[in-house]
Amino acid sequence: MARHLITSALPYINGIKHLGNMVGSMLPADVYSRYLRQRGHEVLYICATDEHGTPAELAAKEQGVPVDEFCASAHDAQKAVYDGFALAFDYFGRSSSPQNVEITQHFARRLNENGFIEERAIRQVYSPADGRFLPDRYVEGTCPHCGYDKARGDQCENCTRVLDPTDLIEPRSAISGSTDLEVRETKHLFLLQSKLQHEVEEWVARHEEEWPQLAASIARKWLNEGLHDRAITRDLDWGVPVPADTWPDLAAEGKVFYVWFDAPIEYIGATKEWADQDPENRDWKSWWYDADATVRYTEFMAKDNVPFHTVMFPATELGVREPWKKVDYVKAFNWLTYYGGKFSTSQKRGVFTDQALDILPADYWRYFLIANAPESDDSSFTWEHFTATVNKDLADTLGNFVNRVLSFSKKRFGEAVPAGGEPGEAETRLGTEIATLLAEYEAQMEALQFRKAAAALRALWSAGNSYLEEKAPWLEIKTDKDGAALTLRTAMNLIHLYAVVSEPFIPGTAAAMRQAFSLEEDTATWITPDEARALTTVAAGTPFTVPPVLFAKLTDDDLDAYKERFGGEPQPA
Ligand code: B3M
Ligand code: ZN
Repeated sequence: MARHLITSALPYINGIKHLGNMVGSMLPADVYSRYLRQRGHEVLYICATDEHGTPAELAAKEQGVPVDEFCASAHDAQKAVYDGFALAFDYFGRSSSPQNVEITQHFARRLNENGFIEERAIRQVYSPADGRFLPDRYVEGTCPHCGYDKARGDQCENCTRVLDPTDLIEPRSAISGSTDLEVRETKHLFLLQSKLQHEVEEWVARHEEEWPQLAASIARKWLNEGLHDRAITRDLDWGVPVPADTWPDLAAEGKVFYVWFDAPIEYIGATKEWADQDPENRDWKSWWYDADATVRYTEFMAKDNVPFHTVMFPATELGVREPWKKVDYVKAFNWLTYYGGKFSTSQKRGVFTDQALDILPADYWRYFLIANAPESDDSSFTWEHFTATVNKDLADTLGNFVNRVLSFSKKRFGEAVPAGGEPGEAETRLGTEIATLLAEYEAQMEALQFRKAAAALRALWSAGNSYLEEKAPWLEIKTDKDGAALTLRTAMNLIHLYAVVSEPFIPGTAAAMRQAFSLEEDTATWITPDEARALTTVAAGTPFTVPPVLFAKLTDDDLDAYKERFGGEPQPA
């Protein structure tokens, strides 16, 4: 048994996430965590809201509330949605926690002692009216390339060109609108990543072979372009303060660390938040410090986050010169598109996670999203595909099987699993097939190949349907009551097997299926291929109940209503 540390990229605090965010980080991490727990491993699944930076400050301003209040309520709103999706985090923290402040400052001090941080003077826009330096996004003006008059200091939304605030024509403060802006010299901390290039390269070389191609190729690309020194502080009110003991001048000016400096450290910070809630029983350091031999660390993220996790955060960790745990395996995802176009938070296109739960329970989404995860390529969400998948895989293949078997058995044999005769040739064949498919499912899960794992799970469900069609107990019962009882008992054992092994994908439904049987304990403890082969985990005589319909069939009217509400037209990519 191993100790598995699992993290998914920290969702940014401003706004509820869409389905594309969900499938590229938190959901697969949850599926994998659930699977490993069922296999008896010790698992710690950590996530948190990423709360610092300009977007949080601006969103709070827009709502007219202090930024700490904004973050507290936005955190709770996100957490409620993740609970709705049945994401079983061991802890869902906040990057603004005191624990993260402490560890981030510690990292910065150590990097400084080791010669990897330098103070450098840079020229930056200052607004006397606002009494502060303005970070890129706080400066607006006319784009020098296309003439768009609401271009931001980091980028023009109209022509997408990357800008520097000093490029803008007639620049003004996004806070006060003041045009009385000056360029002043100010000091910032720079992380000397160039000095760490060689070490990071060596570290990546030792790991990339094991990583999926997507993660390895992105890491390589960044290393080949060379690691640049980068500013890790900003002039913001909201963030981890630069520690005054080490940099009294910068601290006095109110500088804080750049959000991407403290965000990955929050993986550690959130683990400490978790431990601080029950310090007698939880040891955060054993997961993170000197843990190379005992902990396997897997990270989940979308591809745009890969450089930060494969190159920059490892560089930080290496430069600290303490044995902090570094990632072993990086599971990266491509994009989920909405009808071939982008999901867009700002343009409100696509399906948001809270809306999804308004429409249907979590398991419908969990199954569909993982079965179509953008693993080797982008994949497209369409309502047509979604409703067809729900109807075929969930309602027909799984749900209908469960209901048909249990209702029929109840009608003919009462409310306990019937005994029937000894297994025959069909049962032996079925057992072999189930054992093979289950082994395939396990192998794909171990390999973090989620689409293939979903396909194996679906094949397991289908095997039950084929067996039932072949044996046709509703005919069999007319001539061979014992034979029909055997068929039903075998099918009920399949249901119980499905209830256990479907748990990572559809935990709510899986629990309902397990609870259909009055077993001594409701346990999701794994059933191995060898145990599954015999199809005898539920004994004859076990009482059962018929659960309500597990998955509702979606109608053409439903499909039309979804498309009407969310727009179902192809979008240019
Ligand atoms: N919050 C990126 C994002 O929201 C960022 C991930 C941080 S992981 C340490 O897309
Ligand atoms: Zn422009």
